Amino acid sequence: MKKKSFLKTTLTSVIIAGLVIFAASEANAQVEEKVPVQAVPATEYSEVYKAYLDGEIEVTEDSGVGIAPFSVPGKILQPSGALPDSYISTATDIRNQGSNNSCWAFSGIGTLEAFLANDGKGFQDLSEQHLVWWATAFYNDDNGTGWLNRSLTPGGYSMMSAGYFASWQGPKLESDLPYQGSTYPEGMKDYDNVFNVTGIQYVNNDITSIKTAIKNYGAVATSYNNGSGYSNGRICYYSGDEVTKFSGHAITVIGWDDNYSVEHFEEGKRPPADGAWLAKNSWGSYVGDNGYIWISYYDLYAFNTDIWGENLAITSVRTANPYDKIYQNENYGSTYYTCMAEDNGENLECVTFANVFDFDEEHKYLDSVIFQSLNTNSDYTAYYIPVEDGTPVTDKSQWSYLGGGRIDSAGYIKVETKGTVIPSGAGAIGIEIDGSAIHDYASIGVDEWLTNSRGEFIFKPDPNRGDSFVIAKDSAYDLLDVYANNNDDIGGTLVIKAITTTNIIGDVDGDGESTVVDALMVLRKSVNLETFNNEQLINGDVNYDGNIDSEDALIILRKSVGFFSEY
Ligand SMILES: [Ca+2]
Ligand SMILES: [Ca+2]
Ligand SMILES: [Ca+2]
Repeated sequence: MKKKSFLKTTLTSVIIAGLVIFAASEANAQVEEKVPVQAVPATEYSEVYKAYLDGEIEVTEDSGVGIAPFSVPGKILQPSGALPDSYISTATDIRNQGSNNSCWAFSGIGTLEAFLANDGKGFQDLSEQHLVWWATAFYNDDNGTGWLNRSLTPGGYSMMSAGYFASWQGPKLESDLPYQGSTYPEGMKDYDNVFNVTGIQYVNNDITSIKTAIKNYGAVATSYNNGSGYSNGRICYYSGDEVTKFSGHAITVIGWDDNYSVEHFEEGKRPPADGAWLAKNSWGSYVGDNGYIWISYYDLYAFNTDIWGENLAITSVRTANPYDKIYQNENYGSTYYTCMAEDNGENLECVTFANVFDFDEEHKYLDSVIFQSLNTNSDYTAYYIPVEDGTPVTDKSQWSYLGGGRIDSAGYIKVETKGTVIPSGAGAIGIEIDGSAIHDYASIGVDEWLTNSRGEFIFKPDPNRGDSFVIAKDSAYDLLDVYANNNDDIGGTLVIKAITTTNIIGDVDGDGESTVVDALMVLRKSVNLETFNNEQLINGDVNYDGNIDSEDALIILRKSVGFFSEY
């Protein structure tokens, strides 16, 4: 198998417009049609990853985190008020990964646990073991797709955690699937999720953005180069020199101190000025500063999105409940990015990416649409698109607008569509991305194959015809045809997901929203001043305990003022 970087280089020199495919429908069989869709060179492997693939830089065997394939710049965040000189967010206890390379899983789970603690959802202990197991070949029962590591103690990437959360593959409870390290407990497929993540933001690596994300969301998952630089008693870390050997270690950053003194570092090994991040480590509480470490603001590798890929913050989570259903055509989230543009002869215009789903009758409310994109500052529009003979209709007058705006953050973007009723049966969710405002191409996340420096697959998708389409110039092209025209016979699946529900939880007056009015009705019901029908009894029980009482009213009130991201 040739290296992807070679393939990408080839692609960049080929304009796909003009390649020939055959129209799919019977009537048009054998009619040649030009594909006006260009695969464009907007996503390439990062310079560091190319150097790694070329053997120019080394990654130590027992690294917990590998060099990420892509440089993934995140959102530049501005705080709503002045940021304090020092801050420590609410976080769960220090965990211990043991002698396994699973720091990336502890980093991801720790970031989710910190978010939950800051989102009024308590101090949770979630299963790192389930995430590690999911990210290996064991999860797929040896069918040769997915993350293909055969070891149960593999290193990983932050994109694995992001994909696991965004695809609702977890989290599970630690008490159900406890951490064992190099073995795993029985019943990895037997437990339900306890929470479902609905928003993930990639955070830019400037100090203000990171601080703001910690303040808003409790924590940021990132990595530093543990194999270089200097640690003083494994308490404070600083690496100011460029190295060619990497030993990535992932952590959960939960605070900072602008005045953390350079005096903590030994003379001759000091950063240029005060200031350090406080990170939750996963080496037990007896290592470091009671299990925490300090990393200098001036460390060259911490938060470096050119090396480790995305710095993750979780931005919204809902309590798992019997009313939700996620529609998706892949279970891994984004491992790659596909870029397309419609060639109208003069300009490259926006295209619409669409996933076809078979919606059931019961989950009729579309709560939200989630897609993954790096096109910060591009405009997007989400549509419901009718499907005929398995293909999304291209006549835009038949599309239904679901929502839109500006992509203000690279990551998994949530489009709120609460209350929208969708027809049962085949239907597509389309995301039109217009990069013209930033003179860029439309890019969207896709689960696509990746190889390591030996050219072996580390991730292999399992795409199906009829799942993903690119709509351009009044034609809909199966994504696998577009790939085939790019000499890629494996392909991938678009990362567009639809969250549907049987009920609009928190809405008892039936206006599609959960507001103070609903809280008041729930309060009146709790003292028998109101009578609820069956639907209202479900919708008003926002803590899912089977009763309607003042606790539910309080939760609705708190949600209305932003205390919770979701129920
Ligand atoms: Ca745990
Ligand atoms: Ca309402
Ligand atoms: Ca209740």
